[in-house]
Amino acid sequence: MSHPLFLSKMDSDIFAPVVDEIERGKRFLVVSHVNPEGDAVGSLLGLALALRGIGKDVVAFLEDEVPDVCRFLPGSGTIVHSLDGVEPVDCTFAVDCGQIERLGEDFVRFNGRGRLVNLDHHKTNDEFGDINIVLPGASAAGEIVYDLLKAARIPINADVATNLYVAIHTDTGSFRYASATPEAFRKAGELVSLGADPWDVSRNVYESYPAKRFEALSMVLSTLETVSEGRIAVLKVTLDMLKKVGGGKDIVDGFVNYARAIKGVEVGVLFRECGPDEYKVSLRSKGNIDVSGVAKSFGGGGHPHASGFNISGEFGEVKQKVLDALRKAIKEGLRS
Ligand SMILES: [Mn+2]
Repeated sequence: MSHPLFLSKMDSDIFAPVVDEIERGKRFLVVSHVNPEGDAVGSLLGLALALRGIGKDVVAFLEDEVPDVCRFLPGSGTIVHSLDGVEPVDCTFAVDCGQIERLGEDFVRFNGRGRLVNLDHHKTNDEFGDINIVLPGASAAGEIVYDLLKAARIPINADVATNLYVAIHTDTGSFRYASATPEAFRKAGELVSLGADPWDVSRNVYESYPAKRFEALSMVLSTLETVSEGRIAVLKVTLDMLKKVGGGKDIVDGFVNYARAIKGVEVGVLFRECGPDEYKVSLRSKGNIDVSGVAKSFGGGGHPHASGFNISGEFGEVKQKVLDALRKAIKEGLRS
């Protein structure tokens, strides 16, 4: 199978040790982070299906369920959520994950991981692998998987292409974010020529929401408040709201973007209650404001414009702490 674009020597060199692992190994494990989204699922399945395509034995593992909008992805039915009884593998690929703990308890406990290859684009990645390919310039882990497959001369069929296209499409916010580089567009274009269907993807990812998502949205939007002269917009999701609409936590995925979408707002923040005095905080920023440092200071991580963390405490105090940190980040960002 020929590959559409010439890969520069430098790119292939980066992947040479990983290509070695693929050539040497028979059994592989591919894993990604808890609370998986499009890039986690797409890059995981893209790699798993491609390796299966060249006759490798591949276990695809996610600790958490595949989100509804990713269930249409080819191969998603083959993902396992437990490693109990799984035979040791020669090599494990972790994709789209900055910290080993984020791969889930089951993986951290698993004794048979073999050589661990870390393929990621989070600048907060702590290089936990035996081999680490961390490229913060990549829009999505899916881009890195794509380059790896080309470096290894592994065929990319329509199913693999669809997964990698979704990875890039979702992580660039449908090619709206600064991460939507010429490279991201170029790779997405190649993936379309290899069989990814943009309308089919859009219909499944963005136009197949359950009605209860919109019931939840109307409740969550009613909590909207702006602070710091309109520079920060805050939304809150309570367990009560989720209970009322009868939805899981992924029913509110992406709602934080509505907070950021307001004119004049530099940072959108969403507090999601996940237990008594327990909150998952999502941060989204615009322009020069980098919220990944704020997330890291609270023990989380992510990207400059999209990051998050968990925090415990009484809501008023938690909110105050987070807003103080964000005001600082905004001040620094507006100065730079
Ligand atoms: Mn990603």
